[in-house]
Amino acid sequence: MAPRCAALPYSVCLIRRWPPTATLFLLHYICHPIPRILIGQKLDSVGIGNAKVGVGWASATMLCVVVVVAAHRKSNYRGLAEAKQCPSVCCWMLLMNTWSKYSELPFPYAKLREACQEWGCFRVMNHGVPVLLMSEMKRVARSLLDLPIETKNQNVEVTPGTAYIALGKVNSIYESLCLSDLNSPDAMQTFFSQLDVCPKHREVMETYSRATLVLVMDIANKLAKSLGLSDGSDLFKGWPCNMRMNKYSFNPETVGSCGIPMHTDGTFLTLLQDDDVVGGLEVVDSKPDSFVAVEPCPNTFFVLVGDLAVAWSNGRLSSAKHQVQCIEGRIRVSIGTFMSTPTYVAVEAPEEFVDPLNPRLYVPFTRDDYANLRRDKKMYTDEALSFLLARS
Ligand SMILES: O=C(O)CCC(=O)C(=O)O
Repeated sequence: MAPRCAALPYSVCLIRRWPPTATLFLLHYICHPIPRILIGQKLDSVGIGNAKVGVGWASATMLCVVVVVAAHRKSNYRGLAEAKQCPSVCCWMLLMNTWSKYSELPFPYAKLREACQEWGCFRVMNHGVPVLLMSEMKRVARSLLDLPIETKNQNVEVTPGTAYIALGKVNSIYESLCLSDLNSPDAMQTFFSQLDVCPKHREVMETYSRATLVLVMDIANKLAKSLGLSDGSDLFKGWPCNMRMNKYSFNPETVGSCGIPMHTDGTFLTLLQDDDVVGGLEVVDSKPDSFVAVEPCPNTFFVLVGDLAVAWSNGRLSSAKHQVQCIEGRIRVSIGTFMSTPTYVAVEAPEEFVDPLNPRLYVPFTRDDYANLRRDKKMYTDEALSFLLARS
């Protein structure tokens, strides 16, 4: 019996529902008579006409605009930098420091660590990936996924697990195209020719890949730093990332059925652009057997810790069990950037994570060993890691 979901809103959504423009309009109506009277009296007393009064009123309104927008941004930042968490909401909302105005403010490393230890997931905003690029990429993904099945079948495996997943393989709703390595111009060209991608769409994909690579590396480095690794920069340089474009052909008849079954990601870190309108993503709550809805939150990414990061961190991090359910009869599209460990490099915890109180938990293994293990055991959650425990 599938566990049921407790749908809860994010605290940050409350902030979003009260945008600066709304505050401005309210302020405008409240303050409207005040500047007119004050400025009007002052100017009239020195004999200046009504036209100047209008200019004065406009300047006062502009001043209000500046003050309110600044205050609003500051309060948003404060709320998010503290990474507030609603009671029983599954994830933190973290603000990356890529927005130059705030770059001098401290990054909430402790909250990042807590989110990744406790939940294995969080949302990130102010991430530096342009909003327009995100929506263009979503349009490109949708148009590729709408290609005829014969064309999509050309998206064959380049490295293990990077082929098109056709409708019917997992279930009759889910399909997924894969770009095998965002770091490799050759892999990119292979994908473009497999699907005969047009020049405009190639450009969008290349730009999006570059931007998400920078972001996922930045998050990985910050995560390493949050765990006490000295520098935290360039630790993951060259680690491969693939991109999956997922389409869920939801319709009114599929409401209540599963889009993708519960799993953890068998990779290191996932940067997910989930559908900004159609929900359905759910993560497992700390209470066993209960799911929490991950509400869509436009212009943000949802980040998930994968099983390889659990082993690499010597058990300090948790990977998030998640699934997608059909909750409304509309097509859902998501784009995942999956960072993995290099093919021939064993996943091993750095010395800093190992001491007499925290002995090495897992034997060294490669990402392909782990992918094969999950497939052979038909285990698609972190429980597969139990087969790789080191004997003490
Ligand atoms: O579509 C989503 O939101 C989640 C996709 C997912 O879980 C996956 O690709 O592993």
